[in-house]
Amino acid sequence: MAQLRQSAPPENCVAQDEVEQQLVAGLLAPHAHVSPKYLYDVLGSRLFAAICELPEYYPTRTEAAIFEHHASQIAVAVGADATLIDLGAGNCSKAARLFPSLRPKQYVAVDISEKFLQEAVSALRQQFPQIKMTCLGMDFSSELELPPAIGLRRRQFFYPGSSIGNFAPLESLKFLHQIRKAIAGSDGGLLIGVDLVKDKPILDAAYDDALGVTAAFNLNLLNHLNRLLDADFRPQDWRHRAFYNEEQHRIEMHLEAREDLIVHWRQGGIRRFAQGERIHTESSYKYSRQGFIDMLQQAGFGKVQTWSDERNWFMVCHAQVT
Ligand code: AVI
Repeated sequence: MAQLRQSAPPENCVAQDEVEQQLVAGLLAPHAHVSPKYLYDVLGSRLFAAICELPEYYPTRTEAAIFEHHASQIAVAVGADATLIDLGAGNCSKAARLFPSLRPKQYVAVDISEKFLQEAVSALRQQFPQIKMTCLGMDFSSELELPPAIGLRRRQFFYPGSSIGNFAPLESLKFLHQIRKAIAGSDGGLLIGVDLVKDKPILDAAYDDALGVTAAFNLNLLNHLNRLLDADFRPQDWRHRAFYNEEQHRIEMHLEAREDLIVHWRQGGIRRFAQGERIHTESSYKYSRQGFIDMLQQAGFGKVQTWSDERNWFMVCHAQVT
């Protein structure tokens, strides 16, 4: 799965045909689904930024507080003079807040849109002239091959925001394995934010807020599909559904048809939806502390250190590769 922090529309960099094929296959599946990466067109990215400000959406501010309260211990774990590789860097603000304590030698911002990154990084270069900065436009979720120019020394990957939760557990393991391989031999590590299992009402509210911002974020996917497929989805015909599935340890986000309807797209594509039928648009997995440590170790990481908030709602992990 591609970018799970703010990014530009994926149609910029993935072959149009491939995008169409994936989307159509998902829409025609018996349980229709669309990859969550399509939530992030320009408006979707702005709506996600608004979600991060909502009182119900605790992950962003809880993670920021953990980074602030444990800054010196985290800095010791990461070590100075590292190459900080920010996966899904977006506007680079999360990494930039850590620069004063982590003091990296090099910063590599990775995201789908290189143009978007260039703008963010050029502002940072003036603020932190001592850090060498590079932008890499790539879909890191499918491949994590870094160019040799990045160097192999002290690679510290940074993957905050609990974006790992948007991968299914097996995909997460594969992704962590790729990161471990990309670090190998460089005496580096991974600094990652992980959302923890908690009571269902708290999770339900975080993904179905009173203002309806998450609903707008989910429904906006239909506008994006209309542009990508030349389709005729009408957002007003659909309802946002988001709830914590306690058996699967995940939030499920769906769009539910308000009535029987037919959707068309280019070249005669058509799908009937019965009233109440859903399109699965996102899963957000929640982990236990030990469950996530076990997964890091399965992926080949060695020493793991964790920091959490008072309520144990969120965790920041540093996992080492030696
Ligand atoms: C980007 N990602 C970690 C968010 C999450 O919490 O799974 C996306 C999100 N979806 C709805 N609200 C936020």
